Amino acid sequence: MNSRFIFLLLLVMAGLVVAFAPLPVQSIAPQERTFRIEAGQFAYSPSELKVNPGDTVTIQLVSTDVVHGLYVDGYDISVEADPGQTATLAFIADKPGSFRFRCNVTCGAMHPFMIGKLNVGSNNWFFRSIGLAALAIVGVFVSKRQKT
Ligand SMILES: [Cu+2]
Repeated sequence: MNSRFIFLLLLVMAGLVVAFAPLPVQSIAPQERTFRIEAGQFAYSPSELKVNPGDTVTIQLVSTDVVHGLYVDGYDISVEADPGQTATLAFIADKPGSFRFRCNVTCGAMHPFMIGKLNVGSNNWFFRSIGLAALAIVGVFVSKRQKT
């Protein structure tokens, strides 16, 4: 094995680490996020929320007709809003992933289909792709230098 081969092997390994290793720190500072969700038979508006891990999330649930609830899968938390009233649910989005939230108050025929989605993710891929690009540049630079 010559040194150049070993170097390229190390570079590939570094690339794999950058692409797949879990980040030791959160790439984005946690924020406070407030969402106002209108609940009516049989939908939420908006029905999809996107936050970053560590964010403090406040959901203001407003019912526009009958009593509706909002239960977040995975987080096991819920809130109930009376007709015309606003109920507040606050939590820290400390679990990354995609979670469904659903109405937990029987509100009519289509009640089981009253669902929404909470996405707790981050734009890690943005930072990882920068890391990979930097490694590629280093690789090209070094291999060119060794040829001359
Ligand atoms: Cu319901």
